Amino acid sequence: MKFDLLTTDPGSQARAGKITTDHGVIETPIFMPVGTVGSVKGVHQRELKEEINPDIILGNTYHLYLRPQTEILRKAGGLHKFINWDRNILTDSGGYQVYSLSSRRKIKEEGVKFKSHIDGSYHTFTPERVMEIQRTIGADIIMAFDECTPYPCDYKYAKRSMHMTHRWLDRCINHLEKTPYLYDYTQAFFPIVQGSTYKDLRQQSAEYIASVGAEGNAIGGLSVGEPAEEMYAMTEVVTAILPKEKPRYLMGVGTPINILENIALGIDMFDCVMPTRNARNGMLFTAHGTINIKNKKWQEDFSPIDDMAITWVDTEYSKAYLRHLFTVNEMLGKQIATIHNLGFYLWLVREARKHILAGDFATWKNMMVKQMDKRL
Ligand code: PRF
Repeated sequence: MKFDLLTTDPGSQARAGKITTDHGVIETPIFMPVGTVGSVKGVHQRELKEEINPDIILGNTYHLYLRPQTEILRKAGGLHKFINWDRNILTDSGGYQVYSLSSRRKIKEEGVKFKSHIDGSYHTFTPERVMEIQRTIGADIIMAFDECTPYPCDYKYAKRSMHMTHRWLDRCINHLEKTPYLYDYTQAFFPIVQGSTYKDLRQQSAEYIASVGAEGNAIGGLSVGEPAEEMYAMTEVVTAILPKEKPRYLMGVGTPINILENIALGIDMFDCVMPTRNARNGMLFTAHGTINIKNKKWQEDFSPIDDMAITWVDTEYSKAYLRHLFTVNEMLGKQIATIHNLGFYLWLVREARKHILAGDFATWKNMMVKQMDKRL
C-alpha cells in the first residue's frame, strides 16, 4: 500500500490524498460503505459500482467468521471473489462487534470469549486468531484486534484497557509476520488508538500506535455516545501525534456533519452504518438537512426526492411515492433510500476533496455544516 498526501487545506488540517493498493486507488478523504456480511445491505453490486462508485467497502471479521465462515471464504478464494467485488475491501477486526453484538463475552488478557448472536455457540477471538481470519478473508486493509471501551468509562478501566489493546497490538504484529498472505495481493495492517475520552490516555495511545510504524493508523473508541465536542477534542489530540504521511481512519463515524468536522481535523477515512441503516428506517440525508420520509408531511409532495440529483433515484421517484413505499413496507423503499443516502455520503466526501484541493475547504465546510443541521 502507498499513500500520497496531495494537499493540506490552508484554513484547517484537512488533507486530500491517494491510497494505492493492489486493488486500485482510493481517493481520500473517503467514506467506506459498510458491507457487514459481504453485502452493502439493499444495493446490487452493479448499482453500488456504477451509481455510488466507492473505491472501497467494509466487511466485518466477526460476522464473516460466523457466517459464511472462514473456511468457505478460503475455498471461494477470498472475500473479493466470493462477493464479486474487484475493488478495495477493509475488514474490521471484530474488536467492536464482539462487545456490541455477542450476547455474552468475557475479556481476558488472552482474548475474548463470546457467545454468537446467531446460535448461542461459544467462540474465542485472540489477536492471533483474528489475524489468521483476516488473512483468510483477504481484505486489502486489515485491522488490529482492540477493545472499544464504552462511554462513559472510568479512567482506571480506560487506562487498563488501552494498555491491553497495546499488548494485543504487539501480538497482532508478531503473528502477522509469521502468517503469509493467502492470495496474490498484499494486505496493509492498521493499528487502533484507544483511550476513551481522556486526553492523556489518547496522547499515550497515539504515541504508541505511531511508534509501530504501520502503513496507516486508526482511531477507535469514539462515536460511542459521547457528545460530538468530546469526539472532536479527542480527534484533535490524536491527529496532532499520528504521522502526517500515513492515512488516518476514524472508525464508525458518523453523521455528515461529524464527517466534515473530522476531515477538518485531519481524518482521511470513515465508515458508518448510518447512511444504510437510517435509510432502512426512512431517514434521508440531504445537503439541506435530514428528511423523515415516513412523515405525513410528504404524503402529497410529488417533488423529486432530492433535486440535487446525485443518484438516479433522486429524480426518478417523488417524496410522496417513497413515503408510500415505506407506509406499505415495500422493500423497494428501503433500496431507494439506501442508494440515495450512500450517493449523498460519497458526494459529500468528494466535494470535500475538491474543496481541499481548491484550498477553500474551511469556508465550504462551515457553510455546509450550517446548512445540513436541519430537519426538513
Ligand atoms: N474498534 C474497532 N472497530 C470499531 C470501533 C473501535 O473502537 C468503533 C468505535 N466507534 C467502530 N468500529 N475495531
